Amino acid sequence: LFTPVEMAPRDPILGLNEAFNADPRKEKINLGVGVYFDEDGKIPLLKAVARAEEFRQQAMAPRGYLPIEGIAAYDNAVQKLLFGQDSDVIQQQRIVTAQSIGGTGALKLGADFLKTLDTSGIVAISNPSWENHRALFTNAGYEVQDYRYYEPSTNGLDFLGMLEDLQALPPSSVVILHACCHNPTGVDLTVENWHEIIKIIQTKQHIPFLDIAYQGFGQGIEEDAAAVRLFAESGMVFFVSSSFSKSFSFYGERVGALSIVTQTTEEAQRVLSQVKRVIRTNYSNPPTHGATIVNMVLNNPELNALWQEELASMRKRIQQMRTLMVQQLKNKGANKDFGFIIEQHGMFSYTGLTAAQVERLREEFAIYAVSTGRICVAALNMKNIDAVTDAIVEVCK
Ligand code: PLP
Ligand code: TYF
Repeated sequence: LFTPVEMAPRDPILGLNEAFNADPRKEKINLGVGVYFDEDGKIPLLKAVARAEEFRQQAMAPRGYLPIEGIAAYDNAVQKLLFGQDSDVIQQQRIVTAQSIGGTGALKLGADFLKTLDTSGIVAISNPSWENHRALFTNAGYEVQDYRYYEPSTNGLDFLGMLEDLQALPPSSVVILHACCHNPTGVDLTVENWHEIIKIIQTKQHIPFLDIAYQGFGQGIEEDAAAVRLFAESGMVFFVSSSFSKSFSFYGERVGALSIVTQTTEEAQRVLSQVKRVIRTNYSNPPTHGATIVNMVLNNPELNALWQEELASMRKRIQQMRTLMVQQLKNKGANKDFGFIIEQHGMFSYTGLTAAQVERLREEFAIYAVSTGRICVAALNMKNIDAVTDAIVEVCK
């Protein structure tokens, strides 16, 4: 049976983690995987989470099955976070939200449900994108194409290229869009850019699928949801996959949601019944713990305020690291202007470093980055940033 089974390729980013762990050098630095580390290089356990977990522990609650679409109060809280407290689409009951196994699970539920609908069969992802987008939609039976996004010569956006490519796709294609904090580049669209994207998507009758895995890491919780709200205002139907992995520092708990904006309440009910069928035939119903905690935090004013503070301090620390990195590179005489790093948003930066330079960082300096030149800015801290900027100056010579 297994004789013809070949080794599958490793995930390039998770594979890098394994190489890092196996590296015996003491001063090694991991800027590979997209995880937020605090000033001490640790993955934080948020205070808001710890308090909610204490309450949960004290309650000694039984662990029955959840409804197929998850905890209702959690699903409602997710909608408010994404679409805004006073959202019309929420009031009109046009959104369907289902708790999912992380943002990845939301993407897969959306992909499987969309596969039963009338689309071009093509999914377009940004070039570059989170590589799991390509893998996940390919496995779900779509043809995956790229649209232009990043322009290496400016370390910025190729907006005209993006518009042209969205225009050139067959009508009714699925378009995956990073709502904020683009992974891997850190290069985001402006509100004006979003307006133009929406126009093209609307004329071409494409199906937008917004992926928002870093809400609160860019400019703020509300600001980072701007794209979701603009799409809601446009009156279009669209999909949103969201995740609390980063914003709650909750990676292993696998808490996310799939939201689908429909045209009417009645349509929402039919869509929900089909999403539930996808869930039921995959894993029956979602796990209790993570979403219970997120729900407690979001729906308790005190814990919610504490969480927002903690999220803001993660966001600010990343921004400080961006500024400091650029300053240090300049002061140390880097042969290139890295100012663009300050303009980028979220955890990541496409630094413009070449694969050869990234290799030198790893071999000579035990600094791990993705071969595309992506670094996780959230892994920098006051203790390691000097070594990182010294090494970058050196490999750029
Ligand atoms: N989408 C993007 C763009 C991501 O970077 C990630 C990161 O892991 C995800 C989705 C998936 O998030 P999760 O870990 O919640 O599955
Ligand atoms: O891009 C990253 O580093 C994060 C973590 O298959 C990640 O999104 C990377 C690869 C993967 C799952 C998560």
